[in-house]
Amino acid sequence: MGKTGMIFTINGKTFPDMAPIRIKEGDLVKVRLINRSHMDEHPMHLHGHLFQVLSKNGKALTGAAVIKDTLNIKPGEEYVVAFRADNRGHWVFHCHELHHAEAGMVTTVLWAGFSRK
Ligand SMILES: [Cu+2]
Repeated sequence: MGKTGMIFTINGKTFPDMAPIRIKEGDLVKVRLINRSHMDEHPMHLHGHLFQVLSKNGKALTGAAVIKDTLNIKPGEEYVVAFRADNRGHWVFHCHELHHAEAGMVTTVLWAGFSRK
């Protein structure tokens, strides 16, 4: 609970107060996603890139690469995903449960030197 009702956080912060993920062209970006909720699932959705799921609960995935733009994370689960910075722009990475996103569960992926102008 926050001061104004239920909040959903990433790294303990609600949008726009958290640090963005800063990337530059060609970076291989690894992100660790841990759901610390006791009851809520969080389908995390990245805009602008597809990511590969590298591990689940500390165990490397085997077999064909699992490539996604959304990954549903159940309470207590931990995933490591990675994507190649190959699509210039500023992007959002957010929970696709939209009442969670509305309550703060959104972060940004900012491309070095990118401007909309
Ligand atoms: Cu969520």
